[in-house]
Amino acid sequence: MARISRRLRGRRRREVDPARVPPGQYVVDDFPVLSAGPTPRTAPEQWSFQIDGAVAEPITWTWEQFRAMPSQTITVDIHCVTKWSKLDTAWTGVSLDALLERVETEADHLTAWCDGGYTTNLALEDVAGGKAWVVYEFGGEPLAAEHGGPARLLVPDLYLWKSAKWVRGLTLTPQDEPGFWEAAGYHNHGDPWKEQRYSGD
Ligand SMILES: Nc1nc2c(c(=O)[nH]1)N[C@H]1C(S)=C(S)[C@@H](COP(=O)(O)O)O[C@H]1N2
Ligand SMILES: [Mo]
Repeated sequence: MARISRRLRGRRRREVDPARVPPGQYVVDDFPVLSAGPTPRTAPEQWSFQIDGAVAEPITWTWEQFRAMPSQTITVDIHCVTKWSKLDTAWTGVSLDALLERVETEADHLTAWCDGGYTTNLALEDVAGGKAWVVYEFGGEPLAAEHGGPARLLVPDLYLWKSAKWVRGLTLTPQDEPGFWEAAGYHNHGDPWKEQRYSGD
């Protein structure tokens, strides 16, 4: 008897604290894949990461150099504008603080760019101070290609379209320049707690 009810209970989704779920979102256990195009498959030997644009000197890391950067493992909740949220996702990667520390800039904005051509724009203040990472592991495993492997941006405080998959670089820009979805009518900022889904929200 006890065994049966325990098994049933195990199937049910664990209780979630509603205070952790932004307005209009529901919690999922699976990990949906949302990509605007085909999945690029860049081998680590072909992969590099670059910071350029309005910087005194651009910098490039090879995969090996990037993996030698100090890494962090963080557990965060992620929120997609299509209304699913996933709680307690664990990622490993390099903080944008550690990366941006290596360039000199007076710019306030950046555009993340990717294999496949996707872009998204971010204000420096939204990625500085332990708010963003370039991650290459999910749940302790190498990041799957569908989810952005070899490496993707992770900006958990903003809707997930800002977390660019297959990211290859950051271009610092003096002006804020809308990225792929931002130019197509998504909100420029994308704070899930303010339901900044579409421009005008
Ligand atoms: N390069 C790239 N990054 C991307 C996208 C994309 O189409 N291309 N989709 C974005 C959107 S809209 C979402 S919701 C998340 C989805 O990430 P997932 O497929 O790992 O769930 O990736 C974001 N990053
Ligand atoms: Mo999305």
